[in-house]
Amino acid sequence: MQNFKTTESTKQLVGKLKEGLKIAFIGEVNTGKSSTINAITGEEIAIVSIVTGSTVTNDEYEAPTLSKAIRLIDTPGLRAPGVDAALYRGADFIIYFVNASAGWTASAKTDFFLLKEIYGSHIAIAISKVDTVVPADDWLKIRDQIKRDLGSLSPNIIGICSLPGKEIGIEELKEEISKGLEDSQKAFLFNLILRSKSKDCDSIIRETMFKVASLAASGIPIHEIPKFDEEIIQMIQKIILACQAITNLSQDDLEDSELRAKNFYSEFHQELGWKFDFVKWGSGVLKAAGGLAGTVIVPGFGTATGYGVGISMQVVCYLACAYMIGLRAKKLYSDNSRVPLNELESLAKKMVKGLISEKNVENFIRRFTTEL
Ligand SMILES: Nc1nc2c(ncn2[C@@H]2O[C@H](COP(=O)(O)OP(=O)(O)OP(=O)(O)O)[C@@H](O)[C@H]2O)c(=O)[nH]1
Ligand SMILES: [Mg+2]
Repeated sequence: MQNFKTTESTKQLVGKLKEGLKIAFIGEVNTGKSSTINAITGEEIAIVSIVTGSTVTNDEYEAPTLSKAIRLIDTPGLRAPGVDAALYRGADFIIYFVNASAGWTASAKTDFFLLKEIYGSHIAIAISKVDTVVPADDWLKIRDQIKRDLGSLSPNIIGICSLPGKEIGIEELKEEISKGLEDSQKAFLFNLILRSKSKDCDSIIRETMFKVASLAASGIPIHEIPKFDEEIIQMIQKIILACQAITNLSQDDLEDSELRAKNFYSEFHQELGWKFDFVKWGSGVLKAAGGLAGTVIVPGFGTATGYGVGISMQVVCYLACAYMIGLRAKKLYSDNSRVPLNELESLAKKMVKGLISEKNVENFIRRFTTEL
């Protein structure tokens, strides 16, 4: 689903895989959500009542008839009187209930779109109480109406009756849930892999940006930078490989990474030449990067680059920003008499040559930034 990709931590994801995925039953009041949980589990566990608003809290049930890895969440009917039934947001997959006797109403549609924003494609629609429409297959008209109305956004739609002994479509619904579960699990695993790879990618990018920033701060004139060509190219190469590792590109899609690194590097050079006039603009970037601390704690962007789009320009741009941050830092130091510029320069030089660790420089910078 859309939102967990960016908001859930790895720990939460692993926890989810262990505790099971949540399938929530959501829809207007009295649409048969609780009855359907009973029909699926084969037990009278959820409270069913003719009185509207019988479910008042989000109740969680095991579903051994489906899988040990599933929890069914019964939610209060939307707009139930006296119940503050906000749209339930904690599920991995939802079954959205539309009452066959009410049809595809404007409010059902509004709720669907709100849910769609939260759950993306992790939704199936159950047209419930199909036994109440006459003739019996008239519920198909509702299904077709929804399909027409939603077009390509339409999820799978299943007609069901959940009355004990008169069940219709419950097996089909179970299959839909299992499929949803499978997809969600795949999405979780993909996320886990992506996240750990992004972490590696982040650290490589961070290291490179750090070195580039150090290069700028070291006071080495731009025309002497080619001295470090090889090193920079290697670092860029690492970035490319890291980016490729998280984009799942096939071997055919990969260009020779060294060639690409060289291209990046020359683009980087051009970018720098052009950006030199924009050092003032760079101070805006500095702010975004966390001020002076940006010299060393350059924000990683692994996840952002993880999708393979426009990596080249992003890398160039970030390296150029890192460079400007370095220049800016140097200027700040030189403007402040209490800070020994030569110390910073030699430190930065050592950093570029890989003689000292990032941590040491970080400490050094921190010492002076607190003084500044
Ligand atoms: N005819 C028919 N009645 C049903 C069906 N499913 C549930 N009902 C009846 O509809 C009423 C409401 O069912 P519930 O399962 O409590 O509905 P709910 O969506 O959980 O309701 P709230 O918790 O109040 O939002 C009960 O009287 C059920 O017996 C069905 O498939 N067909
Ligand atoms: Mg209920």
